[in-house]
Amino acid sequence: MSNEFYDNIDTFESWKSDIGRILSRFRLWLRRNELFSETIDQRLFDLQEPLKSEYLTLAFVGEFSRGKTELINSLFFSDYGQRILPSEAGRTTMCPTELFYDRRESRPYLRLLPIETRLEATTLSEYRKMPAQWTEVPLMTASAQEMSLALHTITQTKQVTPEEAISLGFKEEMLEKSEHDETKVEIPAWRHALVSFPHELLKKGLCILDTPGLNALGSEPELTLKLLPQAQAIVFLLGADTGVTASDMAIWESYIKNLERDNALGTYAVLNKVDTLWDELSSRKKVDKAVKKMVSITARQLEIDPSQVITVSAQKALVAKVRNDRSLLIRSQISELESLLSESLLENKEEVIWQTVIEEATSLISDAQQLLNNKSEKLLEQRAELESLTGDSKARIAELIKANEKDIKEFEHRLVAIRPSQRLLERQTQILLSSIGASVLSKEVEVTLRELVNSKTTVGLFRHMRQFFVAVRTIMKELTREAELTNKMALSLYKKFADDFDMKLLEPKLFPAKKLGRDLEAIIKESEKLHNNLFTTFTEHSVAVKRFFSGTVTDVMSFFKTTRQELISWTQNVASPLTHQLRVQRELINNHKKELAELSKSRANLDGKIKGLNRLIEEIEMETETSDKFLSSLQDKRPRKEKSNIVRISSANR
Ligand SMILES: Nc1nc2c(ncn2[C@@H]2O[C@H](COP(=O)(O)OP(=O)(O)OP(=O)(O)O)[C@@H](O)[C@H]2O)c(=O)[nH]1
Ligand SMILES: [Mg+2]
Repeated sequence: MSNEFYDNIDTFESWKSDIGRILSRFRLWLRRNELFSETIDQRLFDLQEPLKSEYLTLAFVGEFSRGKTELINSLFFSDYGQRILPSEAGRTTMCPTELFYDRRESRPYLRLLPIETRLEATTLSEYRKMPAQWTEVPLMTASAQEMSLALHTITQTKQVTPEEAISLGFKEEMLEKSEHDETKVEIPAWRHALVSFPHELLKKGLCILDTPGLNALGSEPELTLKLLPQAQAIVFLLGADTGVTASDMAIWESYIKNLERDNALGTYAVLNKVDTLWDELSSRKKVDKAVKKMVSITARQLEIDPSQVITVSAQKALVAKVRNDRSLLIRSQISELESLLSESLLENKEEVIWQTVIEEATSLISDAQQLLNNKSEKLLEQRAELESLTGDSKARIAELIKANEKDIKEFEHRLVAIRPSQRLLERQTQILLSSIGASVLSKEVEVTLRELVNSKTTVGLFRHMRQFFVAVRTIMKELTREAELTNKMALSLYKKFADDFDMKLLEPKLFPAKKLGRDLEAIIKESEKLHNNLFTTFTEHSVAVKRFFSGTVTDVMSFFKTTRQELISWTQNVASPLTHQLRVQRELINNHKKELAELSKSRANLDGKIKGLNRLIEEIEMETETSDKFLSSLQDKRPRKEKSNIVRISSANR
């Protein structure tokens, strides 16, 4: 049976490879036109990266037994003819589970991170880079039975004392007594599961995040604060059999409703198990009325519009797909959900790619065109000079040679004149670099990390985190101030250059200090927002709080590291378009000098030389046309927008 995901992801894939192709052609074009440099090569390479490796993440969140896993089975794995992921009554999925295809290892696997790792301050993202810390279960993808058996490990639990459970971050009031041993409680055996297997959609870059209910959701801040906001779309699942319960509301209020709105994230409220309202003895009309009523109650409780509640029956959809039962499939309403999710997933991603890749590529192309244009203007000038050499023009040639000598002299003079401004900018970039030197953060980081290890109370942790943020913000403020000064100097150097050399000039690429400041603020805000939340949930000194903070410290450190790298590459390249221009211009005047010298000896070649210039000018015209085509074909790739706005909660409430 067809699946909207395939079509939409295919369209998305070819959209991406079209863009990749345009960029490759542009690269060749730059080479041909001698506009290629290592800097540009690096920028083009960086542009191609997001086109290649980005995952599209679709997350499923909700209280236990709402049918998250059943829905995933029916959306993506019905081809196996049976349930692949474990879905049963009661608590089933015990830990967050990511399904994707690991392109680097390109082999199927199931990796499980033991729950005890929660005692360490190491974050989940750090564990991802340490495969040895995970328990690996082989996956035989060819057999549905073997697959489903292996994946059943995700549901494993273990018996521990209540104290052990609490030290692992589980809340006391949520603990469930063990059936076998009165003194013990039952907790998940694993903290996180990674499932890599070569399913068609996963191979195309889809990543599905299945999560457990409130119990486990609330004890893993990295999941709620990092993985969820990074997804492209989130499905919040409710059950028509239970209605909106207190714990559904708790998840909605704490984790979904207020998810950062500017994350290009689509959130959907899905009312599953509508089949429980189907009644063989009632008319379809009556059933529809009951469903409608349920939808309106749900919407009222979530405080959203009824049009934003999508109804579905995951189980009937799975049955219908396995049995090829068309009318049941239609009744399950799965297709509507499929098209909605696949569109939203891609829309969000396309928008991000558009903003990061295409806008930057467009500016690279326009810059290159400007350089060519300057060259062409100089050539036109030289051609006009040669064309003025009619009749006996010995005197005219002498005049031109003189003018050319003057040109060369002036050129060298201007070079000297512009040097102080260049040096000023170089010095300022050094100051700017030292404002974010490798050592500026280290004292703060050391103190904070020491406190994270030693502090006896959560209050102490919070206090030190606050101090850490004050220090980090001060560094960023200093950096922004110096960066603004540096940008001003770069602008004035470019302006001086344009005035002195009388050339239309590109704008310098300014250092994006303000944007980086906002990025850092977002990291801090995300952490601060959770202070209150963590503060109320984790009263006494807790590993989860520690781990979360140490994650924040790592994030801030890696933010500064990348900012520093960006800054180094920026300072190395900010003046390179100017140096390139100077080189080209110098070549042009020196060439002209040679030509004039030859002409002064014999004018026999005048026509040939004019033709030569004409050829160069025509070539530039043609090349400019080609590059115009790059621009227009990139513009053609502008993503379609906001098709699925009606049911998208995050955009409707914006
Ligand atoms: N009637 C009916 N039952 C459903 C539907 N979807 C899921 N179920 C059943 O509900 C039970 C729970 O489904 P799961 O998919 O395990 O639920 P979950 O949300 O993943 O639960 P946890 O993994 O425990 O967080 C299973 O017995 C499913 O077969 C549905 O649309 N209709
Ligand atoms: Mg589940």
